Amino acid sequence: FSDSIPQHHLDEDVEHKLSPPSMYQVLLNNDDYTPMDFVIEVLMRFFKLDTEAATDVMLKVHYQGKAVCGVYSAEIAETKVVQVNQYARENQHPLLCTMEQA
Ligand code: TYC
Repeated sequence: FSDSIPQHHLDEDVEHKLSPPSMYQVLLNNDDYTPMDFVIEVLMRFFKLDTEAATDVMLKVHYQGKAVCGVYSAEIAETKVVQVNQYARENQHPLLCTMEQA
């Protein structure tokens, strides 16, 4: 039975028993061109924020240069970064999403 489960999946079940996974902040960075409404939509769509929380984070980015949108394990953080940057480019906005170890 276990010979049908890839080894890296078996590893996932034990790899954080001794040490918890490293966590990563996912950030949005300010720019002069991306519409505020688009940033709010991104925060609601990809980070599951409600309208009020999304507006607060968007304004923090706008006035302070960047802000944390969420904190995730490496694999989930990497996926958020790729999805947000891809969605921004599809909509022809320069919005930049990055990650930093928390
Ligand atoms: N500075 C942008 C504007 O004035 C708004 C903006 C906010 C852009 C957050 C990017 O991550 C961002 N339209």
